[in-house]
Amino acid sequence: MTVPSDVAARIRALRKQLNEHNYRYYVLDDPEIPDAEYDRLFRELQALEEKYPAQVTADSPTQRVGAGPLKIFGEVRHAVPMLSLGNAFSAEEVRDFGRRIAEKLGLSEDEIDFTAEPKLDGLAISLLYEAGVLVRAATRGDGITGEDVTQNVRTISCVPLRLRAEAQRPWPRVLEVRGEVYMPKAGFEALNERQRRAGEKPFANPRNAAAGSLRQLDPKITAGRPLAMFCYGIGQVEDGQLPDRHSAILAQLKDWGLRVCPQIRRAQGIAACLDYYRDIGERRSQLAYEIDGVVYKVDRIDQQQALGFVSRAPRWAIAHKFPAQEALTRLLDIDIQVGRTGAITPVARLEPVEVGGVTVTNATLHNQDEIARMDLHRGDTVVVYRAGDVIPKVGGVVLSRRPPDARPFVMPTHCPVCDSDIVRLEGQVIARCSGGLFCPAQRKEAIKHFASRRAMDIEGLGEKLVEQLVDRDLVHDPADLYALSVEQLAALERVAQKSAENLLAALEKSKATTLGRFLFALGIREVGETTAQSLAQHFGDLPSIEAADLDTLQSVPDVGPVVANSIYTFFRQVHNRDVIDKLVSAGIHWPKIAVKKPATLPLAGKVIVLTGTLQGLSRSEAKQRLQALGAKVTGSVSKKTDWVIAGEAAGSKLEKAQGLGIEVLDEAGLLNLLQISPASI
Ligand code: I6G
Repeated sequence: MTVPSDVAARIRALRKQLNEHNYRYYVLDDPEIPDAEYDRLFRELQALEEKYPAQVTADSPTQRVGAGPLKIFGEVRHAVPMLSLGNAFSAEEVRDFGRRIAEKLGLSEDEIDFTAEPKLDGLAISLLYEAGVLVRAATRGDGITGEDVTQNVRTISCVPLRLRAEAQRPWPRVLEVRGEVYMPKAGFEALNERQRRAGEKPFANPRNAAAGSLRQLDPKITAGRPLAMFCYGIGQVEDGQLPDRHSAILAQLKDWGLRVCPQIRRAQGIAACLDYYRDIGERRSQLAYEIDGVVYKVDRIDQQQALGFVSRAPRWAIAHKFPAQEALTRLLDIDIQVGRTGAITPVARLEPVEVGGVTVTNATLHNQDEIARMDLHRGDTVVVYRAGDVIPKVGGVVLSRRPPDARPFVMPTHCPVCDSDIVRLEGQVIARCSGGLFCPAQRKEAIKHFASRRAMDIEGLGEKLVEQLVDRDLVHDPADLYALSVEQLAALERVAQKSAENLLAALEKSKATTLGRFLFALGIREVGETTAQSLAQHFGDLPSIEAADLDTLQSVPDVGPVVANSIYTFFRQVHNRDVIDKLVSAGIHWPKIAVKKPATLPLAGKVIVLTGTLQGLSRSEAKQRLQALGAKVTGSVSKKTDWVIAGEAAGSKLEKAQGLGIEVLDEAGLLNLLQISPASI
């Protein structure tokens, strides 16, 4: 089919626009248009390419997943070997590195300019661009030959398929760029959750997840994995000029559309390098990706050339590693925890051990399959690790240290708390106690959840008290809380007359709530705070939610078939309806909600992050009021955030917002926003 010239021009214009928007989004962290507009342009290009297939080019933004599965990866010989880096494990070793360099260059150590950059915990990749088009991507392999992973790397959205023609300088005809492909922490957690739900083996850490994702023979699988890349250097270069400093080369790569880590700094002398190491070490847990150290490089290329190489590493660079976040300890026992919804979680009890400065005694083992996968026995020596600053995990077992009396773990068939059957439905990974609210463990968790700050906010009703109330048969369901007397409370352990009176007052106060909080407090499976809020906003009253059928429930934002089914089933259980009736009879009430169509709400479509301490209202109150006006209130700052509301002592989120150029409002600004609120809210 011949292509009308205006169509060909439109296709070219769309590609140019999409590439430029990708650059602004991934490289500059400064998107210009909303995601929906990007999607619209993308779909327009897709439709034109479908109609005129001869117009499709390999570097079109639509062609990230073009190829079918491979049988094996081809081999790639690197034109310039991909070397490794020497390591330093202490400040002293870094100072030695500085002294060696200074001596070779005949300079004093504090005269030397370095760059300091985070060392990402991912895998090294080479990207080859010819005439500005990505023609090949390869792993490091043994440094001389690697594997051809072009089809997979093409699926990583932040890797440009074509370099920017709008850049200040033209690119060399042949340009090989090197960097690290990694999986951001949030993507890793989400991927592992997906793996667990699907009954598949989770990845031990983001590095393994990134490597495993990139080594898939089917690029469609890689395309579904949250991978990203930062570029940190160059390899082969033909027919073109590059700047004479490493820091300027990185700036140049950025201008050509390649993503470079924004944490890179210049540092004069080794002392400044060590300052950087301390600073980034403190901020490590707040970074969106795992790093395992810092890399220092001599900045001037002529000095790099004068220094040369030792064995297979440059003499002008070194990786300063963070202390290990891993340790070995003994698995003393495996306990069973019963959650609010009956989920059975095995928990490792460990001989206390220090990991990255924190003493670890417990670690979740997630489920039975995890234990089987690692073949854990009580008495085993296990590897305990902390990824970033998150909860410690058991990473594996040292089989060679297994004592003869080590005992394998057998999942109990009955709940250790109520003796009901433990059931594991076909295709599900999680086993559950079938006791429901008959099980004291589930009852305790349900009541703790009901009383929690974000639910009914019953001040003073802590864990220990709930346990006593359930153990003494004073409370079977949340409604029983409202029938307690001062005498009953004062008779409990560690409850004085005054605290009993305070608790009754807190129970009384909790009766005035909101429908969203009340729904959340009921502990309906799959219904978190946000869904509860959406339900309240959508239906406006409880009887409409109770009566809603599955289709009606699914018309609520964020409610899919699984959540709808859970809500529907909950309200069809007579005992749940009885508890709700008892709660309402006890005096729990909430203000009426005027149901508005989301698009007519004044803050519809706005994404807001709250941080720091507010004086006039609590954060959760502010959140609810913003949500009631149609805003989406999220926990982390990203390019999609419209406003960050910063109270007192706001920390990293405020910094991130400032870094991304997001508008920051103070408490007065928040109140201003809320003023648009109708008086009924
Ligand atoms: O493996 C590496 C990680 C990070 C590197 C590296 C790096 O710079 C931030 N730089 C070089 C020069 C090499 N490996 C060889």
